[in-house]
Amino acid sequence: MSTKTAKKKTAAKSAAKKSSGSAKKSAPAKKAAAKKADAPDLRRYADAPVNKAMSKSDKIRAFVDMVRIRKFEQAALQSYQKGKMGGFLHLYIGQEATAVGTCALLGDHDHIITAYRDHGHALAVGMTMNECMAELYGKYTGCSKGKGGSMHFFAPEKRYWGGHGIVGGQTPLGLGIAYALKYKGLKGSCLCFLGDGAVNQGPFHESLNLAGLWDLPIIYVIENNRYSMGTSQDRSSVYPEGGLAQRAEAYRIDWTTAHGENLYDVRAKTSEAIERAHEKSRPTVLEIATYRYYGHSIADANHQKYRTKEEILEYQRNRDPIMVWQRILEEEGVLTADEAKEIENKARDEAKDSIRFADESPFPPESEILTDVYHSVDNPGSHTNQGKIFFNDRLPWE
Ligand SMILES: Cc1ncc(C[n+]2csc(CCOP(=O)(O)OP(=O)(O)O)c2C)c(N)n1
Repeated sequence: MSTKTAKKKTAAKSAAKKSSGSAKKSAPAKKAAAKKADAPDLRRYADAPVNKAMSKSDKIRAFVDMVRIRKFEQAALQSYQKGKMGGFLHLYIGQEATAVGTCALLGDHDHIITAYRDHGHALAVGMTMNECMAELYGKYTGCSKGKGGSMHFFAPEKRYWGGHGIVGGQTPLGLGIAYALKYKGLKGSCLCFLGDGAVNQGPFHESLNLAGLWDLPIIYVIENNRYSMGTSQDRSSVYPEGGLAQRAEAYRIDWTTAHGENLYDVRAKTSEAIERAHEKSRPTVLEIATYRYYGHSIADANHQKYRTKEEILEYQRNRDPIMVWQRILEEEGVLTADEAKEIENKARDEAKDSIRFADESPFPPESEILTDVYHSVDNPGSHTNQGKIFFNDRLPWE
C-alpha cells in the first residue's frame, strides 16, 4: 500500500467514525439518529417542474389511483383464498407509487409493457377494476377474454402491451415498440418495466445494446423490490455502487435511480427520461427502489423465511408509498385524514363490486378456444399490410 493510499484510508476511517457518530452516543440518541436517517424525505423532488405543475386534483388523483390498486389486490387475494380463481397471482402491494408515478405522465405516443406483476400498471393506465377482476376469474368479460389470467393483462387501445410471464421477455418486445415509434417518426416512448431479477437475463442486455446503438426511445424501469422469488439481490447480482441501473453505462445509456416510496421522486425521474426519449430519441435505465409486502406469488407462503418480519414491517411502517403520499398531501393541505378514509372506502366498494361483476360473468364460450392464438388467423391478410399488424389496417396510435 502506498503512503498516499494509507493516508486516504485513515482519513476515510475517521470521517466514517465522525459520520456514524461512534463517539459514545446514548441509546435513545442512537435510536433517534437511526430514525432520522430512515425517515423518508417528504420534499424530495417536490420542486421538480413536473411536480410543481401538479394541480390539487392531480395530487388527489394519484392518491386515489394508488389506493385503488391496493384495494383491488386485497380483494383479489381474498377471492383467491376462497378458491374463486386459479393460476398465479403476483401482488403489487407496496410498489404502487411506481405504476402511478410513471403512467400518469404518458402521452398519446407513449406505450407501456411489463412483466407478470401487472395489475398495478393496468389500473394505472385506466383499465377498469371490472375487466381486471374478471380476467383473474378467467371470465369472458376480462381484458383478455379470460384467456390470459393474472400475468397477461392487455389493453392495446390504451397502449398497454401486457403482462408477460417470461422473465426479461418483455424487454426485446418493448424495444420493438420503441423501434416502431422511431421508424414512424413519432415523438413517443416505450416504458418497459422489469423486475430486478430480470437484469441478469440475456435478452435484457441484447435489448440494451440495440437501444444504445440505434438511439431508441425506450425507458427501462427496473422495479427493484430486492427479491427475485426467494433470492435477494445481494445473493444474485453484482451490484455496482450506483445500483443496478449503472450497468447501462456499458451501453452508453443514461441511467438514474428513484426512491419508490416517494411519488414526487418517481415522477421527476420518469419525466426526465420521457423528455430524453421524446426530444433526443435516447434510452434511459431508471431503477426504482421499492418493496413487495406479500410473497413472490400467492404460492409463496414462506416468504418470511428468506427475509425477516422486521424488514417487512420497516417498509410498511416507514416507507409505504400510500402512507408517504398521504403525509405529503396532508402537510401541503391538499388532503385531510377524513377525505383519505373516504377515498379508501370508495375504492374498497369498487373492488367489492368488481368481484360481484366477475362472479356473475360467463366463462368464454367453447368457440373461443382457437381464437387469439395467431394474429394472422384472426385477421386474415394482416401479414401483407406493411406492418400495420395490430388492428387490421391501422396501428392503435395512428
Ligand atoms: C426466463 C425465465 N426464467 C425463470 C422464470 C421463473 N420465474 C418467474 S418469476 C421469477 C423471479 C423474477 O423476479 P423479478 O424479475 O425480480 O420480478 P418480481 O417478481 O420481483 O416482480 C422467476 C425466476 C421465468 N418465468 N422465466
